[in-house]
This record gives sequence, structure tokens and C-alpha cells, in this order.
Amino acid sequence: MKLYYAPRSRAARPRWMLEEIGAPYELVRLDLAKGDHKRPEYLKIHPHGVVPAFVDGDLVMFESAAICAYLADKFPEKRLAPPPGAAARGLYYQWLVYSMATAEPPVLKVFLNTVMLPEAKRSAAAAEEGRAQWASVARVLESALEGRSFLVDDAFSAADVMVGSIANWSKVLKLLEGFTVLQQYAARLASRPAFQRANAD
Ligand SMILES: N[C@@H](CCC(=O)N[C@@H](CS)C(=O)NCC(=O)O)C(=O)O
Repeated sequence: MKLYYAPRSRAARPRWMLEEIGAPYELVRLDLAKGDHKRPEYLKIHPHGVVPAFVDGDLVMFESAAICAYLADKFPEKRLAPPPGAAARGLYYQWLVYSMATAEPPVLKVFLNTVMLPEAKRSAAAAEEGRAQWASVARVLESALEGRSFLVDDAFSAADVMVGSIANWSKVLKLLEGFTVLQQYAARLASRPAFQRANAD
């Protein structure tokens, strides 16, 4: 298994999964500042030229959530996903998709408009809109996590890798203030040795 990776990026999610699993893998580091991800060799692996991308034998794939879900199924003995057909599997799919479709966009909006874009291109209104949208996501997550440690069946899963990575990103952007349950969830996940190894650089 080979993971195309850059530090402090969404590639930390499948790296975290790989560290939870403990199977050997190769980390291919791309220097985004040097444009490694836009070179023709890499564009053959990821047509959008972003990280992560993942190779396992003949399989070449991208999208962090899909890679995490694939890895959970490849190593069923690690119990990182409820079994197919179980009711919990439905909720697991729900949170995996929610992470990308609903939770990440507002965090990205705040990040772009407060950190990433050049100052002249930032919009305070867009950042505020992102904060409001995130608050509604945070309330939904807090209600799902009330009285439990993890999202699905109270057992750690790939859904926690996805949602937890977004919760920890939102913490860096100071979006967790006032959301105590989510703060504790983010801290619980960040204290896992596999999370720390995946985010060490
Ligand atoms: N939805 C994709 C997003 C991938 C993505 O946008 N990656 C960013 C880093 S977090 C990237 O490579 N950006 C470099 C660029 O856009 O030039 C995923 O979750 O895998």
C-alpha cells in the first residue's frame, strides 16, 4: 500500500487509518509548495492533482473518505467499521458522507476566508456564513455524541477518523468554543497514538 501524502492536509486522514491498522505502507511525500502534486506523473494517479491518493496493487484511488472506508473493509479484524448489513452500518455511511458533504464545507469556508486566501480575496461575510453553518453542524454532532465516546455503536470507526479530523481542524480555527461535547470528542481522538503518529509532521 502506498499513500501520496503532504503534512497538515486531508492526507492525514488515511494516514491515521493506516496507523490505526498497523499494516506496513509506503508514504510518498509530495511537496505542495514545490508543485509536486501538479507534475504529470502524479496527475496520472490523481487527475485533480490534490492529496491524498492511494495505491494498493492494481487499485489506484483518491478521496480521503473513500480511502478510509476501503481500508476499514480491507482489515475487518481491526473492527474499524460495523459489518455490512448491520443497522450500525447505515449510521456509519451516514457519518462518513456527512463528514464530506455537510461538516467539511463550512470549516473550509472559514479556513479559506481567514487563513488560506490572500487577504485581498478574503470575505468577512463568507467567513461569518461558514461560522454559522458550522455551528449548526456542531449542534448535530454534539447531540449524536452526548453520553458516548464515538459516533457509531460507541465503537471507534473510520467515521470517527473523518469527523474527528474535521473536528480537530475546526478546533485550530477556534470553531469549538462553546461546544464542550465536541471539544472532548476532538481531544479524545487527538490523544490516540495513531492520530499522533499520523500528525507528527
Ligand atoms: N475531497 C478531497 C480533497 C483533497 C484536497 O483538496 N487536498 C488538498 C490538501 S488538504 C490539496 O491537495 N490541495 C492542493 C491544491 O489544491 O493545489 C479529499 O478529501 O481527498
